Amino acid sequence: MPSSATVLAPGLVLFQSRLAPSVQRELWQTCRALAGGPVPMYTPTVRGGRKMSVGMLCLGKHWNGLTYTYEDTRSDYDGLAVPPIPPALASIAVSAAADAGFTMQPDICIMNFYSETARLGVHQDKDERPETLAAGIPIVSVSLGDAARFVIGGLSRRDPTSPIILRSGDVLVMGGPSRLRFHGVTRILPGTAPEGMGPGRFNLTFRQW
Ligand code: MD6
Ligand code: FE
Repeated sequence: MPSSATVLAPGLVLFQSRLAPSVQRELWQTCRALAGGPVPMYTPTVRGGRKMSVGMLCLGKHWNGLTYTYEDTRSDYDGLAVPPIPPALASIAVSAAADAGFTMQPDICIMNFYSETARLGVHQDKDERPETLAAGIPIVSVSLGDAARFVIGGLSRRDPTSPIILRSGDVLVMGGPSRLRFHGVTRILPGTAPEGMGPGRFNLTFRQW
């Protein structure tokens, strides 16, 4: 494993500053272009009727916030077909997963955009196939722009959480026995984006269905 890898717990590996600044800026522009493209980023309304505070754009497959299932068209929003994952993006996830000791074939990428006031409630990612979850195939998360305070707990919602700061260029791998840990984003740290990015934060999570 590269020396910049920190094993936070079995299966939970943080690669700080894994992406070079030029790569981060390029990815930031890719995210902006996708967000404003023909299948635009939108604000999901979830089960229960509440709107999320993050903007979302799913690639590969669409996460339906009303049914908590994946689909090929955005049936809960505008019915548009989901854009593919650009191969250059998927390879970032495959390589980070490999360096953390995992094999994965990402077929879903969820792009979230956080303004300075956006949050993501504590959740478990368990809408992928039962086989994927049982095998501990990881989710790989890429952070760009402003830093975020990310909290990571255990397998029960009641378990205590620990904060970590996710900065631009960091890649977090969550797999194996950590695949179903509860986690969330409690705040964005305004003004922390490196030159050429921000304001705000993009987070890309790569998943295998
Ligand atoms: C975020 N990330 O960092 C939200 N999920 O904005 C996640 O919800 C997440 O970072 C699964 C695995 C890694 C993650
Ligand atoms: Fe998550």
